[in-house]
Amino acid sequence: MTPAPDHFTGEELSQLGNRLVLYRCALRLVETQLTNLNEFYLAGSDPNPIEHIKSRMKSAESIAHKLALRGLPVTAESAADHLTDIAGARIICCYAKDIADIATILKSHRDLTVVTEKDYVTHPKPSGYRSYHLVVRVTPDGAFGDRSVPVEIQIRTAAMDFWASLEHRVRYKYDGDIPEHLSAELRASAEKTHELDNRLYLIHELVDLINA
Ligand code: 0O2
Repeated sequence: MTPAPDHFTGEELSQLGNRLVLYRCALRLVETQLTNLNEFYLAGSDPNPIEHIKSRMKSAESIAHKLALRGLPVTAESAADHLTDIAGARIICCYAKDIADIATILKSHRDLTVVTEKDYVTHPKPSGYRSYHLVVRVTPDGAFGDRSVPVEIQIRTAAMDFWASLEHRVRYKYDGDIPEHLSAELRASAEKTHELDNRLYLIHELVDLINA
């Protein structure tokens, strides 16, 4: 039997291209809401909890890879049916405590309908990964009618982000199959990163108390 393709055929790639327009528009709306949130914090008298905001569209190659890895057909329809992180935004904040506050604000936003919420900050993944994931459905409206698409918003500290980028690179290099000694090292670093986040927050609180 011929194995299922692990890449998009020409026709499917063109179908995917058509579908991605809606995702790009939805992501732009989310970016605007996150920029507005940043503006709100900047205008206040307290320090801004947002370090920076990033966003990205998943490449066709990466979409195909994820579908193939899950044993799903590599088609535009399958991507739309099964993947919720084709469009993604990431908020990097200063302290772990800020994550829940930002998530609460986003969850109350009337333009963002929360579909799933995953708290890998208090419940890290076995890899050691920590981050807060919100999948929201967004309706770009206008010419698109009432069609909506998911956008994944990840909220994490700078330390968590640094760790995740490194782990992602290692995972990519070993094609997902990281040798045990490296996984153990990464898990240990994740714990150290968590400890660092806690210690930095403690210093921040102490300085606040001294200045009060
Ligand atoms: P890229 O290049 O970042 O887009 P699920 O397990 O599916 O129920 P989850 O974890 O929310 O729920 O979804 P998924 O699809 O496993 O992960 C979504 C994204 O979260 C990933 O996208 C990563 O960005 C990040 N992520 C999740 N787990 C880990 C991890 O163990 N290590 C790192 N470094 N990142 C993780 P992609 O598609 O992997 O990659």
